[in-house]
Amino acid sequence: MSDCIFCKIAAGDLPSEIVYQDDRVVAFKDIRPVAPIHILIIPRKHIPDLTAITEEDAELIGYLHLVAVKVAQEQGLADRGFRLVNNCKQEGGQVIYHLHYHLLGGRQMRNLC
Ligand code: DGP
Repeated sequence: MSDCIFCKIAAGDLPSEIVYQDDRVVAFKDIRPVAPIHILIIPRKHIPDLTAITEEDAELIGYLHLVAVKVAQEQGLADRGFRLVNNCKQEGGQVIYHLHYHLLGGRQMRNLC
């Protein structure tokens, strides 16, 4: 989508600190980290939010989780543990309407909100 920030990051049209990318998924550092490691993992496909996924996206969403684990391993989080979060729509705290998961780690996680 032409006016989507995360589509632009995935396309390389906006700068970001990319830590992983392939033909389907991109992972880059969050601009406002809330943990020592805070990485956003997105599909290249523009999906506005989690409720917009279809059966067609099932494999992509599963693959995105595999990438999340791979990135967690590369960041040294696999043994320590980490949190993978999706904020969905307004009351879920979603601000950017391109599906993304927050990979958070490097400190003890406590509250959910
Ligand atoms: P959410 O509330 O789940 O929609 O989280 C959006 C996250 O995206 C938020 O933690 C800040 C991050 N973010 C917003 N704009 C940019 C940007 O231009 N670059 C990067 N790297 N992160 C961004």
